[in-house]
Amino acid sequence: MKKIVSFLVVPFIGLVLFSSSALAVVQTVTFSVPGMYCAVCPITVKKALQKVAGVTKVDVSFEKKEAVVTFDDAKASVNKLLDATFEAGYPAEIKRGNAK
Ligand SMILES: [Cu+2]
Repeated sequence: MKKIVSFLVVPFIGLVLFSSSALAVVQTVTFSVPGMYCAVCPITVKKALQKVAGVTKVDVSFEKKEAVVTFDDAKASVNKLLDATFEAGYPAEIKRGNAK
């Protein structure tokens, strides 16, 4: 059973890694930022994300507790964005993203 799983999963991971690093694309990713508890928090989160090189657009919603970030994936990455919000005091999680 284990062998069958790795047989299916490994090529899939390879495909994902390849498609995300082969060429620079503009990506829009939605992050869940559950730690935002007042109206000022989204401003802090937005500033932190805007400081990341390659980020072109940031929309933070306090109501939805999420941040929608558009970035050039040759310069920025999901991990860099996660680091930025974490360092600002708002650990985030990826909600959904599109890579095209
Ligand atoms: Cu706040």
